[in-house]
Amino acid sequence: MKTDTAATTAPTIRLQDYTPPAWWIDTVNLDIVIADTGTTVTARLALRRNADQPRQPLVLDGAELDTLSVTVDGQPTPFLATPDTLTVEQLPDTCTLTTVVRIQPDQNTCLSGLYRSKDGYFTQCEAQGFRRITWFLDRPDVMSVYTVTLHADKARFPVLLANGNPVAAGEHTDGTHWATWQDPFKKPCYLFAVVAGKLDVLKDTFRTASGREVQLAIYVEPGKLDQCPHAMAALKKSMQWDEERFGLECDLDHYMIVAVGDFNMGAMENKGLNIFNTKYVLARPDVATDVDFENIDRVVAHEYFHNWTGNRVTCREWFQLSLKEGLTVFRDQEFGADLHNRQTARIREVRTLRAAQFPEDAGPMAHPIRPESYIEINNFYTATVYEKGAEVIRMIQTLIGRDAFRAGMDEYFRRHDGQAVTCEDFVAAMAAASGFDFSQFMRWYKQPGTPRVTVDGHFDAESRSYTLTCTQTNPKASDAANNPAPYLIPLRVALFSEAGTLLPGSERTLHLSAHSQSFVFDHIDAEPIPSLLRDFSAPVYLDFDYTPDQLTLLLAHESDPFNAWDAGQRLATRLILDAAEAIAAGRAPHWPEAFVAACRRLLQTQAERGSAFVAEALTLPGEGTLAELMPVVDPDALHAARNALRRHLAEQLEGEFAGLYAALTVAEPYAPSAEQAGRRALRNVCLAYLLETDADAYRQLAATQFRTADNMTDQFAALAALANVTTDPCPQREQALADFYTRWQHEALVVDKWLQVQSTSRRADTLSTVRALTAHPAFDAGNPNKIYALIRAFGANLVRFHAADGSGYAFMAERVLDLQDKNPQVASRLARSFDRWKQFDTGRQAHARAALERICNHPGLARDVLEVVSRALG
Ligand code: B3K
Ligand code: ZN
Repeated sequence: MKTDTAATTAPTIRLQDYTPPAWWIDTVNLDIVIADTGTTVTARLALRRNADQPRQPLVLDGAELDTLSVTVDGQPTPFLATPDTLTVEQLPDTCTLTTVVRIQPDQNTCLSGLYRSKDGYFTQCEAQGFRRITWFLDRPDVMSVYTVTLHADKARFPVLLANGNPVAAGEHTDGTHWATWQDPFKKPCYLFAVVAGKLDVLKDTFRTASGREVQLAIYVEPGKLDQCPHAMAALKKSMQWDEERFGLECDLDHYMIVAVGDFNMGAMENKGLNIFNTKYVLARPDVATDVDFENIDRVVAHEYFHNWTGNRVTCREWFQLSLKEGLTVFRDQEFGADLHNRQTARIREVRTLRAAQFPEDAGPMAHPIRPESYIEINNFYTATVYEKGAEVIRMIQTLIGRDAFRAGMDEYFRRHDGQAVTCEDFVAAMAAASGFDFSQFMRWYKQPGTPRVTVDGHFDAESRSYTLTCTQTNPKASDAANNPAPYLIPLRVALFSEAGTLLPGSERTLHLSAHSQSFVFDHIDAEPIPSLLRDFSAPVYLDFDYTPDQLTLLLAHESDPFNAWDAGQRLATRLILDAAEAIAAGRAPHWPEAFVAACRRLLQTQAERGSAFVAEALTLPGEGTLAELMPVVDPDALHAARNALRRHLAEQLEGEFAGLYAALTVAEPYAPSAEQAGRRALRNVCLAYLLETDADAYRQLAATQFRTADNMTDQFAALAALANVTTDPCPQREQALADFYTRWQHEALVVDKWLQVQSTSRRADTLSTVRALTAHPAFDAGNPNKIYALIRAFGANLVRFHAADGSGYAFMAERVLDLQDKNPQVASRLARSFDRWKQFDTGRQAHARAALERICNHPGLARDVLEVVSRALG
């Protein structure tokens, strides 16, 4: 496949250059004929000059289109076509432009536009895939009403779908058939979708609060219908939840989800015709884990919620991406918390944020949640735009309260339904509904970087007062030196007594708005222990000089589960970082008894605190998150330190782990409920700790669990524990890996798990295993899920990817170069593995630089990858 090369077509696009379109396209009529020789697309566009803009020729976007004809109101017209533009100079103010193009979806390996996957044709148009289907104004502020007719061979492609409602269908005499769909809603072209294939369907209906009946359908490859009911239930629950929480009803007659195995990301919210990665649709207890079930709930909800936040109200241009993504992630997080377990949902959100977004915000790809420039927009579907974007929305709700937030949402739809708008428009609706002044808050949209809040506590016995002095710094603020730019940071706090009781009246949300600010608590009789940033009320690093005893007390007594968990993480972080330093200096690490005792108490209080919480609390911070806290990362010492602490806990608490492992058996039939999932999670945490003792008996226990488990959660947890065994030989490990593949080789998503469990292994031979797996029949170098499972997951394996000899870097460079012209989006995601290379020692840096330069110097490098590697090198 040919892609745009960086040198010729990689301009920087800037928010400040936005101008409204010179033309509107009111209606679009598409006729798409799918044939073996290629697909022919006839587009009839009803054009109308935008009278508010200076007169300009029509310049349409396109990519890899073979133009067969261009006519205006039925007459051939002069036009100028370049590879990516079609210009028509002389046009009446309203007219119909008809183009006929030929495209080659069978050769489309980048999975953007119309492409073939196995036995069907699918589309992905966000952000700029529609231009790969036909000439168009490919920008979200041009909204049109679509009528689409699809033609394809009837026997091979019996299902023909497009957005909206089916209005007519028929057969031709040559064995092909056709179907016409009409979407009554105006939409930007990124929400366009068609599907042609041989698919099974699960149907259902949903009656909305106002009594409309919506036809629901989930389409999957033949033979997978028994893996659809969970996604269908998730869809119905999402529809109901959005009515209850936000008063938002489904506006469609037909809501379809189509699952496809080759898909660059998770799913896509095309109007009425969502297209999903199979990973977020297919589930059955024996092939999907509890986490998979929960992710399906969240992703199905996310795409459904986009129907309002994204589709009814869309983005003016792509810089506003967080307008729909941050808000929709916040909505799916809230849905997930209501449906599953609010405590652990929040903990996991923050774990993800710290593991993915904080490093991004500290690295070469750092950008505000609303970026101000890009070379390739697909590079900005990031943890920052999505996850930090959701935190920003959550802060708005924290600042004005839940009721005002709901009123703000109502106001947003009242003002902007049917429009393409900006983040300012959203915040203005929130301001109007609440009376809150968001002018300083807007900095969260404009500045990159994770702010650091340092807090000091001072108790004054005489005045019986306690003062918290909070100081904020923003390491990435571009104007930090001369024009300090503090954020408005909502800081939820509470004070605790030495006995662990919450001081009445001490729960407050502080509004930190200056660089340094003091907050006084009165009627305090003794030095309290502050619990800061409860429920993670802002996406910041928070420093307070806690003693280990204070953290232990918060872990045991803080009623805010997030902060209880975070106290434990702080304790563990300090121990691991100190141990890494010791190990690097050739000293033995020191593990205080108090930490072991705190973990023992967690295990003993499992019944009261909940298994899910205890499982999270006993999971040490990840290596990537810890690495962010080291001035120069020593991945070997860090890895050794973290594992040594795990082993120490396993040895000290062996009896408790073994006891709980036995006690937590789930006797009832499998259900992906929060309660059962919590028990399984903790039981599997216990199992993984037991294997740290290196006793063969526990490897045997894992092997038995692997063999006898009736669900994928337990089977996979046993496999993962065994895959990490570094003692050789380990027959249980070999056996489990072999059996797992033999049993599941025909379930693509389970094969992904098998690949990933090997690429994320701590074993020293992981890179050679990964290399060997790239030639295994289980791997498919054209399938994004396989690439993510094997290659990208390896890039996140801190100790193995960052091997001192540079072998991990060289391997990744090879894979990026191998993929970059076939699928630049996925290649670019792989290239992000290098983001934090400057955090490492000079030896590793030299290897990383060589790998990056090798990528960067590749002739004709895709601009997606070029943007990432040149920022990394820059
Ligand atoms: N909006 C899509 C993402 C499209 C990514 C394009 N590179 C999925 C989502 O966020 O719901
Ligand atoms: Zn989204």
